[in-house]
Amino acid sequence: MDIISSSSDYEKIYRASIENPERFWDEVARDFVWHRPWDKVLKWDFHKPELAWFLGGKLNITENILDRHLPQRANQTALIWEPNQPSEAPRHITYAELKREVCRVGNLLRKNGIRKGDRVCIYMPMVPELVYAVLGCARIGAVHSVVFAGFSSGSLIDRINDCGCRLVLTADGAFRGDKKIELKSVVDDALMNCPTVEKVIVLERTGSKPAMKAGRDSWWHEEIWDMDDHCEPEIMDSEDLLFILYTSGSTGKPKGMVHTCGGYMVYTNYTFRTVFQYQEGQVFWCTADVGWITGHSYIIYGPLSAGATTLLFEGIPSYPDFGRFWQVIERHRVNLFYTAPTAIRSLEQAPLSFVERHDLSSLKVLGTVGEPINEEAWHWYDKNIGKGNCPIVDTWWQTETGGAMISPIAGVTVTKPSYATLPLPGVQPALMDDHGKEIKGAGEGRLALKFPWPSMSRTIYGNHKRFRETYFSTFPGMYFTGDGCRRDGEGYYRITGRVDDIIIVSGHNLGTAEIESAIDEHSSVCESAVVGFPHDIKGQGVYAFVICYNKPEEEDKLRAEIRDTVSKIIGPIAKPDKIQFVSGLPKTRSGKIMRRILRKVAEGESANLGDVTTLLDPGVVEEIKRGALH
Ligand code: 7RM
Repeated sequence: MDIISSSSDYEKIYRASIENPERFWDEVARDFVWHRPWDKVLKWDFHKPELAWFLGGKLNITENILDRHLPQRANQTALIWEPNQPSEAPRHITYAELKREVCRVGNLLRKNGIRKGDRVCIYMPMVPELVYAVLGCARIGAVHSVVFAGFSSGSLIDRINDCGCRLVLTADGAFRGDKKIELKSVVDDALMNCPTVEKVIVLERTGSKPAMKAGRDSWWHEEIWDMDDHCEPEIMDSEDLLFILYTSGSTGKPKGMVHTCGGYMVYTNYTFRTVFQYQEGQVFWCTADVGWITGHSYIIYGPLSAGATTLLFEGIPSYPDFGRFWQVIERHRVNLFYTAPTAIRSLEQAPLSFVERHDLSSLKVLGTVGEPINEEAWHWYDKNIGKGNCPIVDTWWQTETGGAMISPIAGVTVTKPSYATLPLPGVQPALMDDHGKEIKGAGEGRLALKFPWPSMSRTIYGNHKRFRETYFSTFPGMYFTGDGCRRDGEGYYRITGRVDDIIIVSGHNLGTAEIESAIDEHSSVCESAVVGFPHDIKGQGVYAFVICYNKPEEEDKLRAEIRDTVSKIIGPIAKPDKIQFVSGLPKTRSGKIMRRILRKVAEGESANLGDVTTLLDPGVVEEIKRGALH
């Protein structure tokens, strides 16, 4: 099916996709290689909930990524790998090479007894072999569960045991900036508590020479070298599991979101081509880690199924200096660049000379994902990176949705800073008020989705009840996103933040996101995070952690000004009771503030903060603890 390429196309196609979603997705799905066509496009019931797309269809997603592209693209670069150390040479892997490597991993897994439906845990650095591992699983119908290589052994234990992985693919270590991280020893610690794991295959990356357990562990290079280049793809049902990816929930236990083969393939491919307006031959770079859904969908599955060249970056934005992203864009002539607001804000604080010394003229489209982008960062990105010439796509979506849901279409949708703008074809948002009634027209409420789309999660692995309760019970008959959202008079959507981050001060519901954006209006403030803390009189008080552009000279004067600003914008009720100035916030690598940690600090319980290993910079936690106000 032709991709939308003008705003009149968008209106026409969006309307058609809503009037008859089945016909719309039926047509999109025809562009792929299927071993058997589907009998029925969609079966759904949001009350049970039950969800299935392309019922009866048979396929293998790697044939759609590899085999079908080989006649035209055998020698085209599929994967560009940019290593952590700029001194190490980048690697270019063609589609023909990628197919060979994926097949070899598929054969290696089969040789180790892995069969269709078995779960394989992948705990690896951002190296090409990680991509081979993911697609090698898909080739033979094994279910991959990628665990971000920054997680601790405790997190790894939970994730391995929850889905009963039989095999772990890992590496001796990982390079991250100027640090070397031991991965294998984390795996060793975890496996003392993981009875289902029989085999561990270890890639050599850092040369750290970890201990190898006889009978269980083997080296990747020793196992792979004599594997055959050909690996018969396992023929999968549309609804067979493709992968499980864990995401944190409001209770401690992570949720294993389940994605299936057919719908996920169709949706990630379609949204990649539509949102970024991908053109033949372009180089696409998504800076996320493959350990997150963004990396699954928009480093691997979307771009590669579209025959694009996708860039995999092992490093971090600040190493060896704050110009690294811009240097990589110049070096590989990146056309489409997709990153997170948190990365933009941190790079914005570095001198502009880090940007100016690089040629960014290859860029055509910029994207953001992961959290709301503030207007200021949006304008900085537009002016200094896009040079006013690149549309910015602010893509709203979730691990659960599999692909972008509300997003501009590059160059087609008129953008508005801090707005994710309009729903993509097939997406039917609804704004819900506090009484569970749908808001029509402009307004603000909680964001739900009224109709299924092909890549929505089918369940939480092993816990369908939790799936129903988390997503389908708040607004019966709808999927509840957990996000707050505003819709303006033109029908544009602006995501305002998680609604589970609500604090109640003297009986007033206050969204932490709302208070934060008021604080951020003060000209000295760069960023802030707000949490509640127990307050004798008000029930909950407002505790604000604030980063300033420059270290404040007169802290109390600035505190008074910030309170005044909030008072003016929201009202005196929202004035922070406590303001702690900090140099950074505890954030995950995907840019989400770990409010759990801030809440504990605000409650005076900083001794027991739980796992902080998933943070971008665990060091800020110590600083925050030291400066806590009581
Ligand atoms: C893709 C991803 C999902 C949550 C989601 C939102 C927030 C993501 C945006 C955004 C405002 C955006 N998956 N979020 N994208 N908020 N604008 N463009 O991040 O499962 O890790 O997180 O992230 O709160 O519910 S995720």
